[in-house]
Amino acid sequence: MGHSRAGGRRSTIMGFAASALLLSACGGAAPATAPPAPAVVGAAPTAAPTVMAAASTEPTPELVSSTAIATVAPGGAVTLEMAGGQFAPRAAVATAGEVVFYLNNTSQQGIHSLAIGRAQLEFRGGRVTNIPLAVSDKVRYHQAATFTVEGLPAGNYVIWCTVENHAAEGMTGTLTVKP
Ligand SMILES: [Cu+2]
Repeated sequence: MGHSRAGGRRSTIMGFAASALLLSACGGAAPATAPPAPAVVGAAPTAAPTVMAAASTEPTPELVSSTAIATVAPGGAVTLEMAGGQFAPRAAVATAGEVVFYLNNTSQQGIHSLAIGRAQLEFRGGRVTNIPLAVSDKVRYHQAATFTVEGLPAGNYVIWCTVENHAAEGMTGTLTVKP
């Protein structure tokens, strides 16, 4: 059961989600006579309870990323305010490589996320159908998180919020990644 460590330290939150999924899958599928699963020790999830893991049914994003709760934007971070059903700025700029976003959800009650994709956004039933290259965990109102994306190539991207129909209602934008 090495899966809980596979993502390494940087993807603790997503690793926790994967572990929970696998553990629940093991529990549901194991016959009654199966030996008990080894206890999970030393790998207690450290995910802050206030950052909610992304839905496990989402396709696996192409780029490695991690989300961690934060209260201050790290130096060099690309800050995105999430409020009023919009990103601010709506046209973000970053430099290729490891990009750290500071997702500051200053809304009164909304929960938001940041997804990054290459193609123009397409919708079906009010939901974006694009598969993101990377997607953050959801960030609650009055909270902030860093969202670190590894190896983001230079280029032009679209960004959107994956929560409910936020993108269809305008929570979208662009991301220009310079070489
Ligand atoms: Cu949103």
